[in-house]
Amino acid sequence: TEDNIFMCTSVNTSSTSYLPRDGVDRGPLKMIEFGLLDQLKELDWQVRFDGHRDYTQLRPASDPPVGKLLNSRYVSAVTESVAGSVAAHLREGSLALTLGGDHSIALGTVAGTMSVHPDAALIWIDAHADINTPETTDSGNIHGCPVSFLLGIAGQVKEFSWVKPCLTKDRLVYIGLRDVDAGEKKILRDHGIKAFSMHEVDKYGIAKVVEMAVQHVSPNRSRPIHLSFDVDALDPSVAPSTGTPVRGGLTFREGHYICEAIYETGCLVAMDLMEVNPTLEDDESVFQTVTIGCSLVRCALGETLL
Ligand code: HAR
Ligand code: MN
Ligand code: MN
Ligand code: MN
Repeated sequence: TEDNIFMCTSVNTSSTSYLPRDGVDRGPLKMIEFGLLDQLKELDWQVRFDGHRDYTQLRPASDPPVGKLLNSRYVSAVTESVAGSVAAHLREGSLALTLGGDHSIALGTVAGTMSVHPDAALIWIDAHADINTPETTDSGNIHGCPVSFLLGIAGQVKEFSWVKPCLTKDRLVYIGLRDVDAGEKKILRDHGIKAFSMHEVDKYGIAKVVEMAVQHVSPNRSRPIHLSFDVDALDPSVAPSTGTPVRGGLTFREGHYICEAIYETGCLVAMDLMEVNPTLEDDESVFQTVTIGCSLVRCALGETLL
């Protein structure tokens, strides 16, 4: 086929002073070592791997908090660079696959997608809404904030002046939520943002939820889709090696079903697979998480059961 795929892998941009979170930058390499590139070639993708991106040279010597936000200069520099890479590859007609790494990177991947496909839809699979603003965040971790920046509801933060509001609430949908801060719940309500929490997954079943989610953001497949998949959307029993696991998540099959159904829309232009952290938990847990990360990507890129 002529299908191209671009892959880039990214560093941990979250709080470096927060040791348990370090190591999430090694998730992408683990997925590559596991054989993801060859697996995708077997699905007839022409894979161009950009190599592991080492952004450490972008880290400023000093990066004091900006309000509550941690590492903002570093995260801004990395995400701006990621946005440029994703946009360049989409312009060539490739699908952009980004392995992470911290979910703050999606600020870059989604901005990159929107610069090429300004009408694209964003499907965010996560236990968390990642829609805190610089005012509402308790942790100061930017991985809890990317969506507010993309929507343009974050207010002015000088360090992120490169980010232009590029997403509208009608093109955003969530699946898998179960750990949403009070301030985030208010934002979701006030803006009328469509979200399918685990309650809705239980109530309607995953097939109906995905159908409703896709129909909401890309009615009759009218818009290209960016899929941002945080591996912590899955239940910790199937994906334990991640920084902020939350009980009561998607089953193995529910996670894969989402990816298969989005592939079937034919609208996918970009995918992120984020928050695999091979330094957390034991070897067996890491293997389980890396394996499932790879199989989610394969399903979103066309692997079928039959
Ligand atoms: N809501 C919390 C915060 O803003 C937790 C962030 C969630 N962590 C993630 N993102 N892995 O999905 O700090
Ligand atoms: Mn993170
Ligand atoms: Mn996330
Ligand atoms: Mn999460």
